[in-house]
Amino acid sequence: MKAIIFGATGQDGSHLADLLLDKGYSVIGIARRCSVDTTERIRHLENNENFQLIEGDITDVFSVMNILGDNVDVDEIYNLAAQSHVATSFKQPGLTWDITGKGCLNILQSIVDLGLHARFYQASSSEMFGANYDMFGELKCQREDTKFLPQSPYAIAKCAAHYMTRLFREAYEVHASSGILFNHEGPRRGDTFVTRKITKWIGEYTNWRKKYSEYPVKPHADGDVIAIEGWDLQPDDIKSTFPKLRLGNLDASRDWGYAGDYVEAMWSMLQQDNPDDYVICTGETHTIREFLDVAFSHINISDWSNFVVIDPEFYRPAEVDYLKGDATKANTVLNWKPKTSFSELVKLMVDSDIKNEKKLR
Ligand code: NDP
Ligand code: GDR
Repeated sequence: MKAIIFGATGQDGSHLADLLLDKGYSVIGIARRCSVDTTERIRHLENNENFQLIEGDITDVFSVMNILGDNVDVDEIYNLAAQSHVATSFKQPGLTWDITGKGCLNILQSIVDLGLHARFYQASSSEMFGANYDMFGELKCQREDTKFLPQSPYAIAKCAAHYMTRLFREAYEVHASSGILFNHEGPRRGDTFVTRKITKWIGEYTNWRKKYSEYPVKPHADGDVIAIEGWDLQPDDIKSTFPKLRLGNLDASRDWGYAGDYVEAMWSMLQQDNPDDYVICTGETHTIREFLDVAFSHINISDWSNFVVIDPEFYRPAEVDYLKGDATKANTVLNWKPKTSFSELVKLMVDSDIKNEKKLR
């Protein structure tokens, strides 16, 4: 079996490449040209003879056409490429549209024009639900048929790609499925997303504390830094302060799972006889405050309030307050269930950042 992954250098692309290679696939990863190396997450695949990295950009339809035209025997195509940062999409809405929205069309139209029989996966998002949810008695959640009410340029671009995927499925009979994935994280997560931002900070703080463990610190409510007490009495070369963790809205709720579990669902969707849309989530929701509780208590800090500064710079023009999915359809049709609990996920990420692991999990 042969697969092409657009977005292979990203968090999910790297996990998916691992999964498919384990299953014996030959995998082609697509990476756009950058002035710096962006292949850290797939570096461990460098010498894998079943993995090939090809340069390409999904905003360039010629590039997509050429890649697919050179690989007409491909069995599965995964579109994970995106400008995936919601806050950035407010600052660069046009770019987000071109990559996250139109990029998907470039792939789908190429599949049809080239007459490919490959199955297609689109990385849809719980952000499409935005401000909306359904009530089933006491249960407040989002399902496949919950109405989309997107709250950002990113989410609107994802809705367009989602509808385009459905259209190509119905109009041209492409085996095209969308996974409506809720937030999923792990040590490979980009460090500007809130979970990794927190765990990376904890890793760096812990290592700073270890270095100067003989000196006491007492974080105060005021100020932007955590300071070693009596630092002025210590040798000059000591790094006597550490910047506090700066975050935005801590009250939003997210349904957070582990990325390694979620790529299994992507693969499973393309093994079904019929293409479809599936919500993939844990069914649990937690606020950013709760994430902080678990992450800080893992390094024995029970009250993190003096370690964190609320910085309006990280507020968004519009927020998604509540995400909690219901993956009943994926549970029953795909036989898919998440394996990693919320607290296991948080600890996995904190431990990895403390070790500053180069070997990615
Ligand atoms: P990342 O941001 O980690 O990865 C995105 C990938 O897209 C990177 O490989 C990036 O390349 C690539 N990319 C960006 N622009 C282009 C372009 N013009 N041409 C080709 N490739 C490009 O995202 P994740 O791995 O976290 O997510 C994977 C997909 O799933 C995304 O589409 C995301 O929107 C979606 N999603 C993610 C969720 C999550 O919680 N992680 C939840 C729901 C949906 P580069 O390395 O050069 O930046
Ligand atoms: P999200 O993830 O927007 O849900 O999109 P992110 O981690 O960026 O934000 C989650 C929540 O945390 C709040 N927040 C902060 N966010 C960031 N990035 N940085 C901060 O300092 C900060 N402080 C508070 C946010 O306001 C938000 O409420 C992710 C992406 O992976 C999308 O591509 C994907 O589609 C969705 O998950 C599902």
